Amino acid sequence: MTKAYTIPEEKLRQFEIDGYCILENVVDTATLDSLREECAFFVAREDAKMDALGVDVLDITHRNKRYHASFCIRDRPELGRFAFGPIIEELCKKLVGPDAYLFYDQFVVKGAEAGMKLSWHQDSGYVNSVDGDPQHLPYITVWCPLDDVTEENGTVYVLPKHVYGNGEPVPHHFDRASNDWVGYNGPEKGVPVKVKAGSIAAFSSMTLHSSGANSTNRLRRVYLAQYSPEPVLTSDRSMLWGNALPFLKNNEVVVGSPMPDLPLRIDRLLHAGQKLEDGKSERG
Ligand SMILES: O=C(O)CCC(=O)C(=O)O
Ligand SMILES: [Fe+2]
Repeated sequence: MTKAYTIPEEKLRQFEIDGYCILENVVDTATLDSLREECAFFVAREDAKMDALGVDVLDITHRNKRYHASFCIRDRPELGRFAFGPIIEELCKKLVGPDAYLFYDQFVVKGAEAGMKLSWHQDSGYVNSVDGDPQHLPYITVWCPLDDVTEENGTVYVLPKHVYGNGEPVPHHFDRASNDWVGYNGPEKGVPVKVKAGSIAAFSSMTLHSSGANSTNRLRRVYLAQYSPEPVLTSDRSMLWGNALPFLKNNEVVVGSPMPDLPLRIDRLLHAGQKLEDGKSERG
């Protein structure tokens, strides 16, 4: 994927007004195929982690039902071909700003038939709820389905920011049954993102979204990557909350530059969603 890409003006306006925009059919098939291969590797990695611990639930991953395999680019820098590619360069320049860091990346897979829903949340809600600096600036999520997505297979639903949240952080509570952090429980259904594989939904970390169950007999796979205008820190500001891989500096691509010289919170934990000081008893 080497071609330059320009986001249409109306999509930028939609992002401004609604807190998200949808770009249809922007990722080429060769890239999609390689992301699907990576996805299988990371689902197996999650199963191996759960096997080693003798569990079927690890953070928000639930065996065969829902996988959230995170920080994949740390293990497979090859993912940078997409995560630091021309489409995302354009998205970051227009939606993040002249400086951008790859903050977080994950494969999200809904199992066939057993695929489990994900509660309404802001991505910033997870950061704020789990050791993150509540002053962090909004960042963007680039959500890229590797399969055609429908309401039947558990696509994502977005709540336009003027419907709820107003682009500001909202409180989240912990749901013990799913391990989800929940930022909305009201009557709004949101807008289902029904697009082909290789489309992109870009949303602000302050935009509420959820996803449905998968009742089809096939996996529903997504690769998502998040980009912040400055490194996102822990609440005590002593560590990087996730990754902070430099992507853009003053609108120039700086992939390969060193990360800020701070310890990584995720190096102190067994898995990404855990609290730093076993905070589980505080949850809920
Ligand atoms: O693909 C999905 O189901 C949504 C994933 C999501 O919103 C998240 O992991 O934060
Ligand atoms: Fe999310």
